[in-house]
Amino acid sequence: MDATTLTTKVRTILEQTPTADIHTHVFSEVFGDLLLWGIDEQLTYHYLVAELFRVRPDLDYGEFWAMPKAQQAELVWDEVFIRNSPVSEAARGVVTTLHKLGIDPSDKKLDRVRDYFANFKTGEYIGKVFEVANVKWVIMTNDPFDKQEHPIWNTSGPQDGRFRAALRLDGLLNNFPGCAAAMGEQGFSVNTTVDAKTVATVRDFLRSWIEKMKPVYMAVSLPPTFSVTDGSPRAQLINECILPVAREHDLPFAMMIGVKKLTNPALQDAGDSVGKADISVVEGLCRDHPDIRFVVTMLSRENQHELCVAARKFKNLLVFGCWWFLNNPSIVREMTAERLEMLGLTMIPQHSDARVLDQLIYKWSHSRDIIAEVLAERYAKLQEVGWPISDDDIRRDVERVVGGGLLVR
Ligand code: RAT
Ligand code: ZN
Repeated sequence: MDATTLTTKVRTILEQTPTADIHTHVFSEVFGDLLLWGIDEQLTYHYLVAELFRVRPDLDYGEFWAMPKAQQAELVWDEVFIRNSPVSEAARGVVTTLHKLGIDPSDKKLDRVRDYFANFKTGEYIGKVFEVANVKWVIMTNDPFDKQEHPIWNTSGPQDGRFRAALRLDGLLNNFPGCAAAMGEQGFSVNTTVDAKTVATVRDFLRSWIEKMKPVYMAVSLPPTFSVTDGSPRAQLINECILPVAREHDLPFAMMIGVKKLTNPALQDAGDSVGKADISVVEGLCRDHPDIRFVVTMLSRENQHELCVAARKFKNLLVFGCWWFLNNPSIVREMTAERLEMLGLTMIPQHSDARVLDQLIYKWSHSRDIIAEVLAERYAKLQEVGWPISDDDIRRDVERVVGGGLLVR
């Protein structure tokens, strides 16, 4: 099989294999307004808001945020898509999504695009997106401090097997003791220091949320400077509460490392940045806790090679995704090749991070293209030296990396 035929075959198999998306910000229908979908939500995605201010540096941040969402969306459409061609990855993503939904955007009229979405009911649209994206299930990001989520977890739960939970702990680990009052309101009174009472109570708080959410993992996003030995409340809480409870429940601990929050506060959600982290923190955790599974993605391109090396050293480390500023084709290609070369098929090449349901469509379409190319290159090299690759081999390998089995046992 020549290289082009091989790439087409791998791409087809990837397209036919239902994907498990292990980190998103989308929600099932019962979560109401927390589930974002439709063209205006796509256009006001914070990746695109940042790009609006690139092409309109004269625009005042406050003025933008004061606009109703529909007007913000119109502005992004006009500036990023009409007055400039939408060549950036996030902008191209909107175009891919419209295309895959069967919308012809050639007259470039936003209102015509809006008409398409106006015809859907939420439940029906969820089905459409899962089908077009060929995603079998997603993992949400569930915040135990978000009062909008509470009624769901206190009653029915997500009520849709396509949506699984992740217990997100930024509110606890990045904001202690700031979260103490909110914990008290939930019946878990802690002190403002991480003393014996706080430790016992935080453990109970975690257990109670694990019981309610039945999460696939506990997760946190972390600054590049984070440490587990600096005596900070975060370090104490990780060592004394998160890790023991992870062990107790055999729950992986997902760490998303390298975000510098609000580098530009005026940009709000779009204002976070990136920094290189110290891989020895990950190595230390994996070494000291061999019975806990760590699921890690890092935001800095400079951390990627050493993260692969760390995963070669520690079988309890699962590397995943090309996160946020890394989710650009040029970097996804480089990272996926590096990971296949260093870790074989024992990593999860991508997650979508979709904030708007519709984004599942483009994020997976763009990622599949690249994963197919890179995987096909590896197969081609094997074939050159006499190692046959059958369709069944490809199906098995693809299922291993995108099927979710590496995370969910
Ligand atoms: O990629 C994003 O949308 C970021 O804003 C973050 O949500 C990040 O993915 C995170 O989960 O913290
Ligand atoms: Zn995210």
